[in-house]
Order: sequence, then structure tokens, then C-alpha cells
Amino acid sequence: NSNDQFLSPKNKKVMVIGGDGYCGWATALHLSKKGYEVAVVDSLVRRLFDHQLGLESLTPIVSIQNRIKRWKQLTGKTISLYVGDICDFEFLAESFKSFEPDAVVHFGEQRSAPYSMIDRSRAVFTQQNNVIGTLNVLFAIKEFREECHLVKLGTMGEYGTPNIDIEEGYITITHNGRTDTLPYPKQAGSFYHLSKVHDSHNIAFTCRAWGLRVTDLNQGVVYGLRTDETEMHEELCNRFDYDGVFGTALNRFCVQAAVGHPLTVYGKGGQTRGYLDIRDTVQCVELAIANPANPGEFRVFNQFTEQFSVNDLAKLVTKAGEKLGLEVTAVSVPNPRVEAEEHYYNAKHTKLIELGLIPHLLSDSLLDSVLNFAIKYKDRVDTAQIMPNVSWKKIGVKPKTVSV
Ligand code: NAD
Ligand code: USQ
Repeated sequence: NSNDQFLSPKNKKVMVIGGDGYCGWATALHLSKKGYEVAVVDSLVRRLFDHQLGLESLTPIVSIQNRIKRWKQLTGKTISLYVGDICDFEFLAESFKSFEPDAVVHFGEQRSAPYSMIDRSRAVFTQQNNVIGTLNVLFAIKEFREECHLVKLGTMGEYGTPNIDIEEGYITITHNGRTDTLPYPKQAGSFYHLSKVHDSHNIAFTCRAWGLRVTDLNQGVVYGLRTDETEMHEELCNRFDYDGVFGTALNRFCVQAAVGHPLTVYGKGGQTRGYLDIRDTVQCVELAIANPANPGEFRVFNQFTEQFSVNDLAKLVTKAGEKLGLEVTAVSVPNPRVEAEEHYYNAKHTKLIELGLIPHLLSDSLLDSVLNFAIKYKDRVDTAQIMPNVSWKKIGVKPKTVSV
């Protein structure tokens, strides 16, 4: 295997920024299990958002310190922890100098589109946190670890929903008789999604100007809960968001079905996106690390395995729910977002498959297991958090506080 030299995780130190979050925690454990030396860097700001908005993960989650202790006790493996904000360059620089990463996986951003559309201050926070945080990571790599491979989480939402096929990062265009391969046009649909576009531009520039090596993973919507590692112990359990701000479509629908809430289809429900199982998120990141980009290369992968419309998801969850004896209904709620509700969507996603990704496709058994999980924890569901309450059109400068 020509990849053998990369696939050996020996002496490979991976810094997982955002390693206390949904994708980051599962990835940190997976890489640790595979023999990488892992450090989690996280400001824990996500736990603060939950407190501020009065939200809670469906699943109970213990502190990051106790998560890491439990992992050590079960596997003998050490995960280092750096608690701090990557927008604080001094903190980030110290973490780099102390850990000396060979690869950095960057999940550490404010990742909710609705959160970024609550009010002006949340919009500004999102772009400041995400864009400055990523810029700091780029500077830290240049200054302290020039060979380090950055694996950056982007989003499929950077492309929007154009009326032509979506390519992986770049498109070859012939214009007035001349041909060039250019970054694929970006038409993001929220201040959050736009922060990822801004990141991509800054990253592309630093690959060109400084020769950094970066892989941008334009990830679709993630669903699911368990990975081989998080299911080893209840204290390793991942977070699972179902509320109108942080919950994502399929995960929300499973919880709604479990508590007998009508499935919240926004508008016409023809909104189509790429989706993937969280077990594939961890697999994709591992593949990207094991096969690094070349110096100066800004490599872009579309990271999802299947496309669904919101209506497709509602149908699948209704069918799966019926099998478990649940009566599932769907309603069309006025769309709080500004987005196309019926549109063409065909996005390429072959590069990770070429590297060896074996997808876990959305199956009846997976839906059964996520639904059963939702049923298990249904007493923890705060049904008041289910309906969306952030409007793309009504966002204003007045700070929005949450009233009880
Ligand atoms: P999450 O909110 O669960 O986790 C993000 C983590 O980053 C949190 O633990 C948070 O405390 C930390 N963080 C945020 N800002 C930070 C900062 N300035 N310094 C240090 N730590 C910081 O989100 P997630 O769902 O795990 O998403 C992780 C990444 O993957 C994000 O970049 C997101 O945009 C991307 N992504 C997620 C999905 C999805 O469906 N969940 C889909 C596509 C892309
Ligand atoms: N939707 C509904 N009903 C719901 C929730 C969502 O119809 O109850 C619709 C939305 O209007 C949207 C689609 O489902 O058209 C997806 O929404 P989502 O909330 O599941 O996902 P999104 O806001 O796009 O954001 C999530 C993650 C984000 C990531 C993105 C990947 O929160 O971090 O970047 O998925 S992507 O969508 O490919 O850009």
C-alpha cells in the first residue's frame, strides 16, 4: 500500500481544536484509539452558549476533564487538554509550543446558522470567533510548525444551491476562449456559513503565499450519536442537540418523533443537502490526516455520503417511527430562513471515497437506533426548545435576550 508511510500513526501528534464538541469529541477518541497522540484544545464556549440560551444536550455529558479521565482509565491512553480560546494568540502559541502538533484538526468554531442570525452581536461574534480563530491557527502553523498539516472543517453550505453541479472546491471554466480552474463560486446562506467562506479565502491565500498545507473538509449535515469509542462508557457519550438553534435536521426529527412532536419541515421541504453519519466524520478526518496535502496545496473535499431533501428525511423518520409503534406526523412550519425551498442539487463527493472512505449509509437500523436513543432520553426533552425562533429577516441590532 503506497499510503503505508502515512497510515502509521506512530509519533503523529494531532491537535483537535473544538475537541469537546459533537464532531470533535468523537474524532479525538477515534484518533487516540488509532494510536495518534491527541491533544484537545477547546474554550468550552459551546457549553456556555447552552447555559446562556437555556439549552441542554439530549444526552447527559460529563465535563471534558472527566471524559478524558474515563478514556485513560478504559484504554490507558492519554489525551492532553488545553482549555482556552484560540482567538487569544498567546494561549494558542503556548499550546503549539508545548504540544508540537504534526496535524491540526480545526472544529473550533461557532457552528450554528440560527445562532449567527439571532442578533447583530451574535452575527459579529460568529464571524470574529471563526475568522480570527482560523487566522491565528494559520499564523501559529507558519511560526511554530511549518510542516504541520491543517485539516479544517468547512461546510457544504459555502456553495449554496446553484443551478449547476457542485464540484469539489474548484471548477474549470472557459471564458472568452480562455480556460482556468478557479475556486467554485460561494453563495452562503447565513452569517455562520459566510464565516466559512471567509476562512476558505484566508486559507487559500496562506497556502499560496506561505506554502502551508491544508485540507478543507466541506462537510454536510452530520447525524447520529454513537461511534465505536463513545459507546464504550456512558461518560464518553457524545452531545446530541435537538433544539431550534443547534439541533440539525435529521437529529431533530428523531427526537421530535420520539416525543410525539410533529416533524418541523421548514416551508416546502424541498431543501436538499448532503448528509453523513458521525462515524463517517471521524473516518474522513482520519483519512485526511493519513494522506496529507502537499506543501502549498489547498485541497478541498466535499465530505458527505448521501443527499436528502427535508421531505425525504421526514418520510424516512415517519416510516422508521411507525415500525417502533410511534405515530409520526409532519407539519410545514413557516420557513424562518431565507433559502430556496425547491431547487436543483447535485454535489460531487468522490475524493474521500477515492482515499478509502467506506460510508455508513442512512439505513433502517441506524434510524431505529437513533430513534431508540431519543426514546430512552425523552424525559430530558424540553419541548419548548423544538420550534424554531430565529428569523433570518427579523435579525436586528437590538440584543435578544431569552425570556423565561
Ligand atoms: P460544536 O459546537 O458541538 O463544537 C465546536 C467546539 O468548538 C465546541 O466545543 C466549542 O466550545 C469549541 N470552540 C468554539 N469556538 C472556539 C474558540 N474560539 N476557541 C476554542 N474552542 C472553540 O460543533 P460541531 O457540530 O462539533 O461542529 C464542529 C465543526 O464541524 C464546526 O466547525 C462546524 O462548522 C463543522 N460542521 C459541523 C456539522 C454538523 O452537522 N454538526 C456539519 C458540517 C460542518
Ligand atoms: N430544516 C428543516 N427543519 C428543521 C431543521 C432544519 O426543514 O427542523 C432545514 C433547514 O431549513 C435547512 C436544512 O434543513 O434547509 C438543513 O438545516 P440544518 O439546521 O440541519 O443544517 P444547517 O443550518 O445547514 O447547519 C448544519 C450545521 C453546520 C454545518 C451545516 C452543513 O449546524 O455547522 O455547516 O449543517 S451544510 O448544511 O451542508 O452547510
